[in-house]
Amino acid sequence: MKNILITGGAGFIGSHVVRLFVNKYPHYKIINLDKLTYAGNLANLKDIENKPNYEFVKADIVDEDTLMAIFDAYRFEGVIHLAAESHVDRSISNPKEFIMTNIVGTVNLLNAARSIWKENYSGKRFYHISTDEVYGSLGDEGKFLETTPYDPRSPYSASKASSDHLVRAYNHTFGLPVVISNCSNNYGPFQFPEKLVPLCINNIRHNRTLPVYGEGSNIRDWLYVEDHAKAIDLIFHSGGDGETYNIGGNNEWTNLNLVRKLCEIMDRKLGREAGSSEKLITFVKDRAGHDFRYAIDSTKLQNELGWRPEAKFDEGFEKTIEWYLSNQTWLDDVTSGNYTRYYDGMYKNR
Ligand code: NAD
Ligand code: TDX
Repeated sequence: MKNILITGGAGFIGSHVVRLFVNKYPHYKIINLDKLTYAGNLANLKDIENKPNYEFVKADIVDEDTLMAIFDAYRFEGVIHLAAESHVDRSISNPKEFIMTNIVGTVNLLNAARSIWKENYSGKRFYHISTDEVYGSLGDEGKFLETTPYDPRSPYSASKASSDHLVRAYNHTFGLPVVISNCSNNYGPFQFPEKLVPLCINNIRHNRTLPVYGEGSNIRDWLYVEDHAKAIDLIFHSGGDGETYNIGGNNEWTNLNLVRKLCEIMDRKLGREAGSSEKLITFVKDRAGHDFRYAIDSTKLQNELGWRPEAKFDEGFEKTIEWYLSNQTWLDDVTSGNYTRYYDGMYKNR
């Protein structure tokens, strides 16, 4: 059995990647390494936690010695690195955490991989998962290509850009076999309700206001999370050494229109009068340095590796809302902090 490390597997996207790999590749042993920050939740993986080819290891990628010991013990042949501090607003209030996890943590992983592979790189791969935000902000026209110069503008995107540069530098300088992908905004089940879509679903449920930053005119390109996970599978197995692939949904929405669509679906599903959720929309102070528009050109991934987003937006979005409404205990637990208290107790003496 090949040991494959997935970092950040208890988070939103990571849990979908872990589930896909555990179910699809019984000959891989998937080791999910996660610190279980506020965003990491093992309840996201309940359905696969007892599979024989899955193991969870609680660790912090900033802790270099522990990481080295884990790499020594498991001798991973592949690394898929998703662990990160991922919320832009938190990076504005506390940038340092982002520097530590996203930059120092990534360097620690690169060093650990180098140290066990010892330049015997055959069959090895270090896959770094990144974001479209590293390219900066677009005006009304154009899309991000793999060749678009980096122009990160928030502490989050600057930390991700920095980690991307380091991953490429380890490929160029040390020959480490790496691949990188940069993806647009994901939506789907298990996303922590600080991000726009689950936050609004949760607030509508409780009849709370829906905070739309500025005028709601900023634009994001939305992709169903399972389509991202499938792209990661494809790139991990078939991507070229040292290559970068953009992943996107070709599906742009202004924040206001997206929230309005959400309101319309929620009214229908909750049996409320049409238009009642929309009344909860409240325009609030804009995010500092708020990027205007992201849009991804994923032609390279489509032409070279044959990837296509499978989920139609209407269906994926409706399915996502349905999931949150059918899993209200999950939402209640993560918003009440029950699960962090539970893990604090569970791992106190380890
Ligand atoms: P998330 O915040 O939901 O999950 C992050 C996970 O990383 C959590 O399980 C957390 O416990 C873990 N983690 C954080 N710090 C850690 C540390 N120091 N050591 C070990 N584990 C740690 O994030 P997400 O939205 O699932 O994003 C996953 C990755 O995909 C990130 O690298 C992010 O930059 C990237 N990405 C996200 C999106 C998106 O729309 N969410 C889009 C493009 C790229
Ligand atoms: O309450 C809100 N009101 C609002 O108007 C929140 C939380 C967000 N917004 C706006 C800001 C953005 O323009 O909605 C848009 C989406 O915001 P987020 O869900 O915070 O995502 P974003 O900042 O676009 O970043 C996301 O996509 C790229 C992920 O969080 C990143 O991890 C990923 O790299």
